[in-house]
Amino acid sequence: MFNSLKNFTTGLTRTRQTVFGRVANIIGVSEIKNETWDELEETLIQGDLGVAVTTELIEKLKDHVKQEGITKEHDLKSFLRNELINLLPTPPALTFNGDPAVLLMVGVNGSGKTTTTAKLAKLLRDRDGVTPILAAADTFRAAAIGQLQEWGGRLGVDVIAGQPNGDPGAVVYDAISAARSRGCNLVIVDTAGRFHTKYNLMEELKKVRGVAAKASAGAPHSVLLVLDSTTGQNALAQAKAFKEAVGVSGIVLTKLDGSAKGGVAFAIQRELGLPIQFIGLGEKADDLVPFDPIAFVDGLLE
Ligand SMILES: Nc1nc2c(ncn2[C@@H]2O[C@H](COP(=O)(O)OP(=O)(O)OP(=O)(O)O)[C@@H](O)[C@H]2O)c(=O)[nH]1
Ligand SMILES: [Mg+2]
Repeated sequence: MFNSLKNFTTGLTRTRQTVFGRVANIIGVSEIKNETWDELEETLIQGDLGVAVTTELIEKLKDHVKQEGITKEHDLKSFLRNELINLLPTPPALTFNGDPAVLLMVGVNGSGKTTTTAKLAKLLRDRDGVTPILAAADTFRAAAIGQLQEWGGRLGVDVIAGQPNGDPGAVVYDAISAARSRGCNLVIVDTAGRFHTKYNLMEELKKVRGVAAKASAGAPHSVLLVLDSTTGQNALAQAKAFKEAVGVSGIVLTKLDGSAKGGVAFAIQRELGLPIQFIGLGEKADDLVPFDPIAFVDGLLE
């Protein structure tokens, strides 16, 4: 818990400094005027929390002030802290019941799918004793296969790959078979993220999903959508598209370490009702952290 808090505090520095530090200053005044609320609203919108979350938060804070009278800074801040925590559910634990379990990683190009696939394999192996195998189902680029193989070599995790431009479904099928014969209980599938005229990403993903479903009962057991937090509100549009096309069970929010747009976590939860499962706080193997609403909000408010 201490470690996770430390990670969140360090990883959320930019969002804290540019957005939530200002929020704390705004509500820290001894007298709350109309302009205070306007300023707060503007800051939360700029912080990518989205209109719905912002409006709701402001209403709750106003009600609180009305009922309690002028509140001291720490009162209002702790009230806000609680409200923010309540907006973010604790994610359900991933389960690995399946023969084998299949976890599909999806998202647009550059969001961090391949890196997160590798980090997640390490985290689940080291923490939960899962025996993962990786499927290089982004066959669209030769470099993508190489990138995953390099990670696998570094971490000591098997990678199943096919030929560049080969059928991603075939790779998934092979990976599921390999998992069975090697006694691995989880296949993590790295997929392509490119939108291309000759290549319909969503259709390909549906095919991959279908192959997984035929090869292992109940698969895919999880579909994690990888979103680059630096894209802010764009991440929301992406999430809607993936959710409709392939179904999504949870979110991985990456690059929070370099992003001032961590507030998008609240908008994602609110707009899509999808739990944030993990957050990416850097490029190294250990820089993936299970999402913890309290540590997240404390990392924002400090
Ligand atoms: N700072 C930081 N960088 C990250 C994080 N996650 C991924 N990256 C970097 O983002 C870049 C893209 O990551 P990839 O994992 O290759 O992304 P991808 O979604 O697989 O991209 P495509 O294969 O092109 O679709 C790489 O340079 C990663 O190191 C993170 O949490 N923090
Ligand atoms: Mg990739």
